Amino acid sequence: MIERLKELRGEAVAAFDGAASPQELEEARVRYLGRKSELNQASRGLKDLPEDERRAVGRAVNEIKNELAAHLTAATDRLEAAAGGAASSVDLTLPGRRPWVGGKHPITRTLERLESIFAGLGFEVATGPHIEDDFHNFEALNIPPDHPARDMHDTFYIDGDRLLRTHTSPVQIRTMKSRKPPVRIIAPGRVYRNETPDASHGSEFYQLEGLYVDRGVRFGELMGVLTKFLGELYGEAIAVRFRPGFFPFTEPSTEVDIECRICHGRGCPVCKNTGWVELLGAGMVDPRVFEAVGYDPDVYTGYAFGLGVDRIHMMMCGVNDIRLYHENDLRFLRQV
Ligand code: 2U9
Repeated sequence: MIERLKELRGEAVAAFDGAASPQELEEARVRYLGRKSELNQASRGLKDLPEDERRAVGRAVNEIKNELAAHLTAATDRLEAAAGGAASSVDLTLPGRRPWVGGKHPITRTLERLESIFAGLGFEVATGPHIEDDFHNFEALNIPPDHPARDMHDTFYIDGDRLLRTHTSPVQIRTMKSRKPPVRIIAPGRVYRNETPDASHGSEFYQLEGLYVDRGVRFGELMGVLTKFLGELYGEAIAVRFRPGFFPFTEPSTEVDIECRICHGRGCPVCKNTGWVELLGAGMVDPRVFEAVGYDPDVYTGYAFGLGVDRIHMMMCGVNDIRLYHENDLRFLRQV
């Protein structure tokens, strides 16, 4: 029995080592290692052998199987290498897979564009903390203690006095407290509101606010600067409309609209058939705000404005859900 196994081993090694093609090798594998091979049958017949013979034959069968498996692997490698390696199964004529190159978030790009336009108009960028106190976020901005914005349900409070800023206006308050006029700044950044999110409201979004304070600053200058800004953003031909509005921190106040870029004023769902889309709020800084920061309202006047950065990008690209900007889904981010 052992003799026959040794003979088989010799034949199989010769067949594996000498196989000249994958087909020949496969035939040899089936003959010497397959289910119906003599080696396999010897394995299965072990149980009928007497005890001492079983042990010797079993050991020989295992050794030979291991040895043949090694020769089979070596023969497979040898034949693959001869055929040009495993790479030979790669179709070199297929177009390549383009690696993804990272890019800036659409809000970052929008912020950079807005900052660059305002830099050209003489504004510098100011920043401040996201965790604010009641004075800088509300009181100094002439928002009275019974105003609904101060409700626990409208603002994220950290404790009685500390909260997540609901607008970037506290940045302008801090800047005015630390400097004398003239002050010409924009305050871009993330703000927080305790909203139930829907397509047009998120609990976090981005604002850009602007402030210019000096002697003799007038409403006409506000209109001129914002018209120029909107012309840079949307093209000089864009129609701009100023409507009366109300904000606690400005008086008088205005809402600023542009003609609807979808229907050019004819009326469509985006502009709710008005032909106009609201983009900014603005006004002359309320004298009480100047008093809160220690500026003399009889000497200085100023204008301020604010816009939603997410909203500007939504308008530009026809995005209909503000939540998409904060979900980090690359399928969305790659499109806009
Ligand atoms: C100071 C004084 C005045 C900033 C202003 C608005 C009007 C305004 C909204 C636009 C869309 C907020 O993002 S939004 O929801 N903002 O309408 N913001 S005037 O006025 C200031 C700011 C700071 C010291």
